[in-house]
Amino acid sequence: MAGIKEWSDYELSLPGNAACGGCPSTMALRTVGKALGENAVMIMTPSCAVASIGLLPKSAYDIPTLNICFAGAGVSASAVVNAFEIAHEKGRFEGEVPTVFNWTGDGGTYDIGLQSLSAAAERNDNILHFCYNNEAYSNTGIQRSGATMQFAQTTTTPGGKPNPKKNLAQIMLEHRVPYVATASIADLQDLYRKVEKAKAIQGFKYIEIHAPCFTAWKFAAADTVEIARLAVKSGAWLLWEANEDVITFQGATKQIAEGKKEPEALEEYLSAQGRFNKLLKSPDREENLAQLKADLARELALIKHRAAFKG
Ligand SMILES: Cc1ncc(C[n+]2csc(CCOP(=O)(O)OP(=O)(O)O)c2C)c(N)n1
Ligand SMILES: [Mg+2]
Repeated sequence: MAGIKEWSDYELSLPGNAACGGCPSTMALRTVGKALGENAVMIMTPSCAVASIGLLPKSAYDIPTLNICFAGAGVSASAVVNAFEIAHEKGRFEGEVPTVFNWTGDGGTYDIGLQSLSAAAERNDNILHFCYNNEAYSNTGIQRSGATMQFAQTTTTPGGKPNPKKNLAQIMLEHRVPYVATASIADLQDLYRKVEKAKAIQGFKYIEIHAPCFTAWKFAAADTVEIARLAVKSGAWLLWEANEDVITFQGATKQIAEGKKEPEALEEYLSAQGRFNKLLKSPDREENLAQLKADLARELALIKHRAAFKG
């Protein structure tokens, strides 16, 4: 695997784009571009990533980019890759078929885009779906999504989200696809390796990247990477990959999963963000924190069981 110094100079996300300075998902996209290279086609659904493109004829992305309707990432990427593969087969297209990938938010993956994503996964279409998970509909003013953590304040859950988040990576696993992984901007080297691996696999690949959004989560932009690290350290975000049913853990998650370390610093993680203010000041604080910890422990136990399962 290429060390960070050997990464290519290629920039998919060009300077002067309209993302917030230090945007974590743009950081992740930059890494993805370096791992995939120039021969790629990107499909996007409405999101901050789309809003960052800027106005034609100036575009922030260096590769062909399709901005499609919110519900359609799965089917659109399938159609594009099928067109390339058929044209290639019939000799109408020479050279290597590009990597066709979706770059969508949690809203476009967990909620509004789930149906067509599920269908593409079940067909095992040859696409790579990225979900950059900033745990909210950030672009439209920070509404809650299926990926928002319980108790987090958003504009549609001003008192804190009442219910736990959906475990979408596990749902994707149940589609029996060749590759599913979680990643984080806390470890771009790990993300790079996972993207390189996914690129070489035929069939449906899903990579979900935790991308703490300082605008939505209410913390200082300079703390973005530190917040992402705390998420992994505390077990609020797990790092794993499933390649043909073999599940492995990475980073602090590996130590936690192997029982070498306890999850730590959950309260530090939460109190560093304004979106948990009400939870931390609530008279039910201890009870709610205990519930949150139990829920995170449940997620860890589920993926550990799955890793041990031989079926
Ligand atoms: C069918 C449909 N519903 C709502 C919208 C409005 N909309 C545009 S972007 C967006 C938020 C997207 O959230 P997410 O996918 O998480 O990406 P993020 O904004 O966080 O980058 C919404 C609700 C839309 N464009 N189409
Ligand atoms: Mg989002």
